[in-house]
Amino acid sequence: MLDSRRIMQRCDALARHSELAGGLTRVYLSQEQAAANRLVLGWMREAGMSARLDAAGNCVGRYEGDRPGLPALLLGSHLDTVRDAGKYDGMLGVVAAIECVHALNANGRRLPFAIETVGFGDEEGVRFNATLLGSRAVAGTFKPEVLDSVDADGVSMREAMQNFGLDAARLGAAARRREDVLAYAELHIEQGPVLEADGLAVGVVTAINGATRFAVEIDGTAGHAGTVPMDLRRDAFAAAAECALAIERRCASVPVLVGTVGKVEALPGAVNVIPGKARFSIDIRAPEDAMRIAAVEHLLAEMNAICARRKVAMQVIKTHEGGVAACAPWLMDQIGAAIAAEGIAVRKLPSGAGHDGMAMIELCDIGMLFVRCEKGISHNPAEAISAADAQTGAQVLLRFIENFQPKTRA
Ligand code: HGY
Ligand code: MN
Ligand code: MN
Repeated sequence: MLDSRRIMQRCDALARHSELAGGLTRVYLSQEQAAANRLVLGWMREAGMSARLDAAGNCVGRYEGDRPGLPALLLGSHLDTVRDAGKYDGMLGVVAAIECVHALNANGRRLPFAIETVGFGDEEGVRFNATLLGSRAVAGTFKPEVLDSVDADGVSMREAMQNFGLDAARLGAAARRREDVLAYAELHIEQGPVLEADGLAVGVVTAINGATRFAVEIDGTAGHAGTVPMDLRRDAFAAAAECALAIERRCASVPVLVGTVGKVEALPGAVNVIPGKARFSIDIRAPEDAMRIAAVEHLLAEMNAICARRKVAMQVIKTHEGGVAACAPWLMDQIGAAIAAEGIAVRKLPSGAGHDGMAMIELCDIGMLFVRCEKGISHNPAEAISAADAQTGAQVLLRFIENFQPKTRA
């Protein structure tokens, strides 16, 4: 009853709602997201669910259990994307969850718990320099100060919510009560090479790596590119570049530690002007919090030394910090059992990528099912999966749902 063709077609349909001509970029509270939400809410209703937009702009579908009002197993992922993204990161998890409910409904199956499918509005944190905004609202951990964050056009999140038809003052209404939620389980592409290397279509996630993100601004002195001798310059971008290389060097020294400078600006941005200002992002991740924290401390000290030697000023703002989010063993066991029942070896692996589970873990236990993606490529338009793997992933998810045993509450 699961239709992988429909899963693939729906990921294609969502990919058409993009602000980027010829590619896929869909950010939080955008018109592209409104269009994607309309599609997803329609698919949720077609699958037999009641469907609504919550106070944070997340799509929420509900499929009642064998009697109304039961606590729910939450399934889902995010509908926003990075810039120039692939079309499966996030969207596959939302579409696959809806497909599973569609199959249950087609068979008239009602379970001893409700199911809710969620399409989170912002996981990537591209627009407002703050991440997991949709799932934080659902988990009740949204930080109100984020409402004053502004995007590249100077639009605050508060204004963007208003333009989207949402009232920032009501955002708290998106928060769910613990007693209404049994667990959160997410199907997501692996975004790495492990499953493909092992010849496996699916795997069980053990934990989501912790991450720390910074926004850095360096102020030097703008000057004439032709007249200022090299030893008299206070070149902000050259200082930023030396910091970036220090980050790369420190993270390359520990196999499982990763560091990225992904967003860079040199200002004023003219070929014949020495950059007086430089802005860049930092993203540091590790499977152990102590390892990440030590690397952050080391790098902040080294960056300060670089800037002091170059006589430039540096401002560092922490924009995100999340510790390792461990998947609950009881959910890992049930996801593993569903994989084994499909005749597939059970491979457990950590997630280097961040996911909504990092926020949802504040509300309930979390579990994740990974689906192989080609060459492990992601955050790239070349991101790809096979229809066969989409089918296998959905089959495992459906089996997990049908055999789901809620954890007995202490
Ligand atoms: O950054 C991440 O790992 C996720 O894609 N937001
Ligand atoms: Mn992503
Ligand atoms: Mn994702």
